[in-house]
This record gives sequence, structure tokens and C-alpha cells, in this order.
Amino acid sequence: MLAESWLTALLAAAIPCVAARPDPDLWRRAMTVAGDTKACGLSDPAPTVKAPKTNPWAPISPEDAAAVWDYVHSPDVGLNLTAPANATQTDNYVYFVETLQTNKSQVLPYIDGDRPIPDKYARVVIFEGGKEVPVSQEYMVGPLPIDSKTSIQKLDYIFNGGSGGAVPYNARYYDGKRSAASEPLLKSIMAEIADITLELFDGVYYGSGDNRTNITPGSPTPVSFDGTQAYRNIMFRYPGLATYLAPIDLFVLLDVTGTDASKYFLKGIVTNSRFFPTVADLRKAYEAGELKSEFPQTRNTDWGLLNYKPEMGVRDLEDRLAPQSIELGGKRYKLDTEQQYVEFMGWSFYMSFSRTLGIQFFDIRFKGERVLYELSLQEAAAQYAGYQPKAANTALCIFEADSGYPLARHRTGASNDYGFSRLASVKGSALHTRAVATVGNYDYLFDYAFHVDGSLEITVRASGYLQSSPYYKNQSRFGPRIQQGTQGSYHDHILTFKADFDIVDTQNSLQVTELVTVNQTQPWYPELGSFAQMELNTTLMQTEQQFNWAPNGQAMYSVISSNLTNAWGEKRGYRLIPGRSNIHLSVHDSPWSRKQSTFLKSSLAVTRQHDAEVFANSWQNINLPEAPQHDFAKFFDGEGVDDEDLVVWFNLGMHHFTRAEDIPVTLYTEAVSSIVFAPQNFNDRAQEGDLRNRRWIATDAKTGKLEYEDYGIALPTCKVELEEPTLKISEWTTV
Ligand SMILES: *[C@@H]1O[C@H](CO)[C@@H](O)[C@H](O)[C@H]1NC(C)=O
Ligand SMILES: *[C@@H]1O[C@H](CO)[C@@H](O)[C@H](O)[C@H]1NC(C)=O
Ligand SMILES: *[C@@H]1O[C@H](CO)[C@@H](O)[C@H](O)[C@H]1NC(C)=O
Ligand SMILES: *[C@@H]1O[C@H](CO)[C@@H](O)[C@H](O)[C@H]1NC(C)=O
Ligand SMILES: *[C@@H]1O[C@H](CO)[C@@H](O)[C@H](O)[C@H]1NC(C)=O
Ligand SMILES: *[C@@H]1O[C@H](CO)[C@@H](O)[C@H](O)[C@H]1NC(C)=O
Ligand SMILES: *[C@@H]1O[C@H](CO)[C@@H](O)[C@H](O)[C@H]1NC(C)=O
Ligand SMILES: *[C@@H]1O[C@H](CO)[C@@H](O)[C@H](O)[C@H]1NC(C)=O
Ligand SMILES: [Cu+2]
Repeated sequence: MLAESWLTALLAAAIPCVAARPDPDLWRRAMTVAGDTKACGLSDPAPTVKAPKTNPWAPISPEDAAAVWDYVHSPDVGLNLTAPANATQTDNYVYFVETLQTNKSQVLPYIDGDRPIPDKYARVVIFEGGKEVPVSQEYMVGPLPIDSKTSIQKLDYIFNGGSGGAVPYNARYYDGKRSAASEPLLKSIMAEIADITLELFDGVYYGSGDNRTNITPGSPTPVSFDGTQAYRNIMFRYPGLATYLAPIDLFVLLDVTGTDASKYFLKGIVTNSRFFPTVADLRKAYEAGELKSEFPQTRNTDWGLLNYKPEMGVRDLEDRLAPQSIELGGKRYKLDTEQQYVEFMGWSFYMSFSRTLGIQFFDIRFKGERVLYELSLQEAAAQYAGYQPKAANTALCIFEADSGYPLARHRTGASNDYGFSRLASVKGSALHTRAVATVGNYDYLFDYAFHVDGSLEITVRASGYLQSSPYYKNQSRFGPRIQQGTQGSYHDHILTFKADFDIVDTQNSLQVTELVTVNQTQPWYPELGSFAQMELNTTLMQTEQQFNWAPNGQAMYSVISSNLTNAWGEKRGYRLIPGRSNIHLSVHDSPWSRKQSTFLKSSLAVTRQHDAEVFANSWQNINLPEAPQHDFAKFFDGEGVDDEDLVVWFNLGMHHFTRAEDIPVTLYTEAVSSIVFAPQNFNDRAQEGDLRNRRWIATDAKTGKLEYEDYGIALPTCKVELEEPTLKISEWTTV
């Protein structure tokens, strides 16, 4: 029993960061079990610390958000709002309330000086379908908390597209109220062809509330190109847990321009790669027997579930628990949970959270000196659709883990000439801040690893259901067949990040160090004549630009301080090191991403920091590929970036070459992309000499005497007594 209790306790300790919680009660019981293992420090909370300053980036409180809600609904403010629960698309209603990011120009005098903390503002999105010219309009409300000084104004300055915070109705985010408005038309069309869909696809659609309905409509984006029109290209799938993998070959194209649903109409129906402008055209082809499905979709999609499949057999020793990551001896990081502030091995940073961006990091310092002012995700896009992470699904967790390799290792003086040898090895570990964001059909796993040597690694992984297509023999150019009736459609995943570097202060430059080949002569090699040599060619980027990693990695990019040098007179900096799969968008002129996603089209970009250029994107750009609300391309207006406050934008992502192994879900081992920021002469030497988690082994060749130094850092011993094991390992399903 004890063995099982141990495992349970260890698993409970390890689980918060690797697994979803299957059920809150199980979770509570497991924590109780883990709570008994105090002796090992396994379940001790992280030590606390007081943040140097109140977090100026923190999200507004739930109380303030509720007060803002009441404020905008009050008749005095005059917005004529309907409660969202009762609203239709032709009413005015609040879509969301969130925190407006505080201006850097207002934060620096506070965080670095003695100015008071800047005022907080809320950002409120109101869908104004009840206006004569219906729009979506963003507002800023503040200062908070609400008092006599609070006012509401249009939030225009974070959008540079020309219409500020306004988005035309047609391009407004396609929410449930808009779907509801076009539902009667969809229902009538689908009822008219129910006999056809029943025979061809074993499916009928009479509306979502009708108990005969057995196929599910889905609407890809964009729904508009420039806001002057709106359409829905509705696809259908078999419902169920694996619905994304069970598409059927039926697409209904509706024109849904404007708020008057009586004017909506059918543009056509697509099946068998053929377009039928009217129901009558479809019926004619059907009656002529031209529409048989070659590879019908399977109703039973158990093959698409991420569960144990006994029919696949067993692997030897797989009945044993896999290794778990645990923090034996107590946590080595400190938290100020109220201020969302973290300290770890010389690192310190604040965190914030936004509905549209997920987790954000601010004032990231190493040994007291600022490296980054801000690090945050800007967009998670797929080739055919850009969408935003949804806050509701994010689970944040922090833990330290073994790096899986030593930070450094070397054996020296092994030869008998010296009579002795030394072997040294330094433990590698990193603090991971990890968040999982479910964005539609994918679970993106974001990992920010703060390594003990001062480097910061950002990794993103994608797992989940493919947006698949019905399979056709003659469409293999879009991807392979991956199930009976399913094709894995090729696509790109691109995740855009903002890295506002401040190498100690805001006066920085972007240094490019190219490896160039030059022909040289060297007097002591007369026989070689002129011969090729490598040289470093170091330059500073002069103006704002988008750029890509040099082929063969033959250039190093570093953000350096304009003025600060280390002990050796070298400019202090941090280097950008490509990791795995540093891709950008493949198609640069697709009508679905033509102008609203310029930031996806290069691996890197550098711009000058401005309070009004906070974001690479606007969350409503998705339906405005031809007339973006916010246009990243406009950032590049020739401003200098040498000796300036600069921002680096970078993309991580994957070209998703789909495969049978994407069933049931895409695997994190392969769908991964990363980047590392590493000190480049930021320090005077490697940041390891002050770490005691190391071994120093000296051997004397003559005497054979061996000295072993562990600096007093040893495996903690502890005794665990558990009253009653309450959980079986099998009750934990990791996700
Ligand atoms: C919605 O409308 C109903 C009927 O008019 C009303 O009773 C209810 O209070 C409204 N709900 C909200 C949240 O205003
Ligand atoms: C208020 O909004 C409703 C739609 O919800 C609209 O019918 C009405 O005309 C609006 N009233 C004013 C004064 O604008
Ligand atoms: C479906 O709904 C109809 C009408 O409400 C009802 O008469 C029928 O019993 C329902 N059938 C099933 C299988 O629930
Ligand atoms: C591909 O196959 C479909 C279904 O068999 C057929 O309708 C379509 O014309 C074919 N397309 C091409 C380009 O051959
Ligand atoms: C070096 O010299 C070789 C032989 O003369 C020539 O082909 C080559 O282009 C030169 N390379 C550079 C980088 O100048
Ligand atoms: C060094 O880079 C600069 C700027 O790109 C370029 O003009 C120059 O020719 C390069 N020098 C060598 C030796 O490649
Ligand atoms: C850089 O340092 C020099 C010497 O201390 C100083 O004169 C100069 O103003 C500094 N430049 C900037 C941009 O801070
Ligand atoms: C932030 O900066 C922008 C651009 O300068 C300005 O328009 C805006 O009013 C500032 N926000 C606050 C809350 O002061
Ligand atoms: Cu994918």
C-alpha cells in the first residue's frame, strides 16, 4: 500500500503542470494526500516575497469590471444597451470588458522612479447593431475605480487602420447572435434538400434545436473581406467529441450582408468539388446519380478519441509509472501571488493576463537588471483563420524542472603529465511558466523557461484535432488521407510574440553579426596565396524592418545596449537564437490574410516602441483582410532603431504537414517551435560559478585518491506516512 501512496503523492505533486484536472473532488483529495508529505517539501507552497512595487500591469479587479459593466449600462451614459441575454444582432450590447494595457511611458516613471502608479482603464467592446450605421465600437473607461473623475471615450489610439475602435457590422466578430439571424435561411435550405443529404451523407439538418438534426454546421473565418459584405461558408460535420475529424462533403454558402435577415440569400452549395448556384441545380445532379460519395465519413468516431486503445496491444514494462518531475526539498522560487510577481535564481518578473493575449510578462530582470520590459503573445493564427486564445480555457502553472542535461560539464587534466584530473558538472534546471490555451480545435502549450544561466527559452507546442476535410482521391496535393473519409488538410500555424527588450535601459540597438567569407593572404602562408577565411561583419540595423533568419544560421542577432559595456568593454546584450521550426506564413498573398496579418509574413521584425503601437494585431482583424482595423505594415514608416527604445516581434510556428499520426490528435513532440534569448556579453562571465548544485571531483593519478565535493547540496531524505491512500493512479488521466 505504501508504494501506491508514494506514487499517488508524487503524482499529485507533479500533476498540476502536466495534466488537466479530471474532477475537482479528486483533485482536492489528491492534494490532501500530497499535504501529508511535508517532510520532503513536496507539497510546501513556494516561499513568499513582497514585490518591489504594486503591479501596474495587473488586470483590473472583478469588482472594477462589474462596476464598469454597470457604468456603461447606466442610462446617464446613454449607450442604449440591451442585456446580452436578451439582445439580438440589431441591439446594442456589451461583448466584453477587459483591461486596457497601461502605457509604457506612464509605467517607467513609476517602476523606475518615484511617480505614483498610473491610472487603470477598462477596455469595453460594444456591439452596436442598434445604431443607424451598425458597428462594433471599443471604448476606454477610467480612471478606475469608478468615481466622479471616470469617463468613457472611444478607444481609437491602439488601432491605426483609419477607423479607430470602430469595425463595420459586416466584419464584426461572428457571434451567436449573428448566427441566429441567418439560421432560418440555413434551416429552410437544408430542409429542402433533406432527402439528398440523408442519402448522400446519412445526415439531415432542421436547425440546432430539432431532435431530427444529426449533422453540425460550422463557420470558418473570415466572414468578410473589407466590411462591405458578409458571407458564411458553412461546412458540416458529424457531431460528437471528435467532430473536427468527421467532416462531410457539404458546404452551404450564404450571403449575410447587413442586419436585415430578410435580405440574406443562398450563394450556392458545394459538394464533390462542384458548385451548384441553386438547390435545383444540386437536385438535378443528384437525380442524375453524379454525387455519390467515394469515401463516406464514419458515423462512429471512436478512432478520434484520445483514450487508451486496447486493440493496439501492449508494450513491455508499460505497466510501470513513467518518470515524474517533482521539486524535492522545497520549491526554489518565490511568489507574490497578489502582485503576480516571481523571483527565481536571480530572475524576477511580473505577470499579467489578458482575455485577448493570454499571459504576459513584464519587467523581466536578471540579477536586478532589466532584460525585457514586456514579453507577450500577440496572435495564434492558422493559415485560413486567425483567432485569439480564449482566456476561459487557460490554466497557468509554475514549476522548476531538470533541464535534462547539465548546464556545463568538463573533465580536464586527465593526462598523467599533470598527475591529477578534475571533473566538474553543474546542474541544469529552469523555472517553467506554462499555460495551455484551447483555441478552437487546438490546445496550444506555451512554455516560458527561465534557465539558471540567464537564458530564456520560449516554446510553443500544438496538439489537438485537425481542421480536416472530406477525402478525395484527386486532392492529395492538399494533404494525405488519414482515415476512411478524412483528409488531413495542410496548414500553417503561426504564433506572433512581442519582445520589448530593454537591455538595462531603453537605449538599445539591434546588432547583426554576419559570418562572411573573405579572401585573405597571410605572410606566413606564402604557399596558400589568397585563401578563404571566415570573418565577423558587425553592423547595426538602422531602420524599422521585417526580416528573416539568415540561411545556415550565418548571422547573429543581438539586442545590445547603446552605451553600457561589460568589464571587457563589449556592449552588453541579449542574443536571439532560433530554436526549432522558426517559420513564418508560407502564402503572402492569400485573400484570407492579405493585409491584416503582415506580422505573420516574416520570422522577425524590429520597430521603435510607441504607446500607440502596443499590439501587432487587432482581435477583430480576422474579418478585415482587405481593410484591417489595425495594420502592422504601418509600423514600418522609416523610423530609426539605432540607440532607441526598440521592440522585437517574432513568430513561432509549424508548417503542419499532416499525417496519419495526427489521428486522434496532433502530437506535441513534432508540432513544436521555440526561440532562446541568451546573454551576449551581458555579463562578464558565465552565470554558473555562483551555483552550488554542482559536483567537483578531483583525482590524484599517483595515489588514486579521489575528492568529491558536493557543496553540501544533497538529496533530501524524508519519511512519508500516509494515513490512507485515497487515489489510484489510474484515476488520473493526463491530457
Ligand atoms: C430579459 O427580458 C426579460 C423579459 O422582458 C426580463 O424579464 C429580464 O429581466 C431581461 N433580462 C435582463 C438580464 O435584463
Ligand atoms: C435603442 O436601441 C434599440 C435597439 O435595441 C433601438 O431600436 C432604438 O431605436 C434605440 N434607441 C435610440 C434612442 O437610439
Ligand atoms: C422529437 O420531438 C418531437 C416534437 O417535439 C417529439 O414529438 C418526439 O417525441 C421527439 N423525438 C425524440 C426521439 O425525442
Ligand atoms: C475530383 O473528384 C471529384 C469527385 O470524384 C470530381 O467531382 C472532380 O471533378 C475531380 N476533380 C478533378 C480536378 O479531377
Ligand atoms: C575568393 O577568391 C576566389 C578565387 O579567386 C574567387 O572565386 C572568390 O569569388 C573569392 N571570394 C570572395 C568572397 O571574394
Ligand atoms: C558588411 O556588411 C555591410 C552591410 O551589410 C556590407 O555593406 C559590407 O559589404 C559587408 N562586408 C563584408 C566584408 O562582407
Ligand atoms: C553614453 O555615455 C556617454 C559617456 O558616459 C555619455 O556622454 C552619453 O550621453 C551617453 N549616451 C547616451 C545615449 O546615454
Ligand atoms: C496612452 O498613450 C496614447 C498614445 O500616446 C494616448 O492617446 C492615451 O491617451 C494614453 N492613455 C492613457 C490612459 O493616458
Ligand atoms: Cu495543425
